[in-house]
Amino acid sequence: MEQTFIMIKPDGVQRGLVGEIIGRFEKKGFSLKGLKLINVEQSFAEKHYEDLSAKPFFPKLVDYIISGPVVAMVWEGKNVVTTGRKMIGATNPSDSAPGTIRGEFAIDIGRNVIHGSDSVESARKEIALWFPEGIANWQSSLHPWIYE
Ligand code: RTP
Repeated sequence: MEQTFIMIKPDGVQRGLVGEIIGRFEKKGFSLKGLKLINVEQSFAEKHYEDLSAKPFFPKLVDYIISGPVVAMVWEGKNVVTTGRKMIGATNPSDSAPGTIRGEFAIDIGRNVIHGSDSVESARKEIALWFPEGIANWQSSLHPWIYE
C-alpha cells in the first residue's frame, strides 16, 4: 500500500492545527503509520529541502522549519501521495482551493502550515530520512469498510 510523508510545519503546531490536520487524514480513511513531534537541526532541514537549495527563498525556508517543533508523520492508503497533496492544497495559499488545508488555514506561502511528499519516490526518500528507526506495522480493521 502507498505511503506518504506529511509534516505539520512550526506554524501549524504553534497555531494548534495538529488535531485538525490529523483528523482530516483519519476521517478520509488513511492509516497513521508514523508520528513524532520533533525539533530539527539546520543541517537536517537543509537535507530535507536539498532540491530547493538554489532558490532565493531557501535560507528563509530553512529558518522557518527550524523555528519550532514539527509533527512528522507517515500516512498510508491507496493514492495517498496524490490525494494527500490535494487535501493540502496549492503551495501558495492564495491559490489553494477552499476546503483544502492551506485554503482554510493559511495566507502566506512562507507560512503554509504543512508539507506533503510530491511523488512516491520522494515519499520513500523522506520517510527514510525522517524515520530511520522505522514505522509502525499495523493494519487498520476499517480496511474492509474503506476499500472494496
Ligand atoms: P512542501 O514541499 O512544503 O510540501 O511544499 P510544495 O511542494 O507545495 O512547494 P515547494 O515548491 O517544494 O516549496 C517548498 C516550500 O518552500 C516554501 N516556499 N516559499 N517564498 C517563496 O516564494 C516560496 N516558495 C516556496 C513554502 O513553504 C513551500 O511549501
